Amino acid sequence: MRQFRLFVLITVLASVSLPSTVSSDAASADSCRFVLGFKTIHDLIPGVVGTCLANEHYNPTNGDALQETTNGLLVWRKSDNFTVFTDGHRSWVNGPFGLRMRLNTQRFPWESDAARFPPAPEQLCDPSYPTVCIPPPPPDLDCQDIPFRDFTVLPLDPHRLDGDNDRIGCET
Ligand SMILES: [Ca+2]
Ligand SMILES: [Ca+2]
Repeated sequence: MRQFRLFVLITVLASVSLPSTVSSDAASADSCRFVLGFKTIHDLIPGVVGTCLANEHYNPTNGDALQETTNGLLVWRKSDNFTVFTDGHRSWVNGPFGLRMRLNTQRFPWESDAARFPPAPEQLCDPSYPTVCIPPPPPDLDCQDIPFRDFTVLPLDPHRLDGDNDRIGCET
């Protein structure tokens, strides 16, 4: 009986096809971690990115770096040196103006393949929060209204997201 169950388990495991980009040195979830640009995005939107499922690894066909998470995929693009998280529908791109969100079917004008996609709509971002995009009030926003954590806050902080004035908003 035990042998039969083991056989079933092995059969089930063998039938789960891994994405071709997962290299053999990808770590298991309990030993993986976020580093460098992937850590930057994860720490800014931890609830959006989720936890890691593997360590960063390379796609040998285009040189991109990849890391699977519980909510999607982190990608460092060799083509334009930007780091992106996608949940399969939306993408958060850490570009020259901080972290910006768009649909996967759109591009920001500063992305290398922008000419081949419709442009992402213009977003109004308050200059008090330069590493992310938070629209100016009204309405007033609080930490529970936004996905961003531990982001830079400059005066005048119109949403009052940095109550202790240490220039870090919505601390984890
Ligand atoms: Ca507020
Ligand atoms: Ca603070």
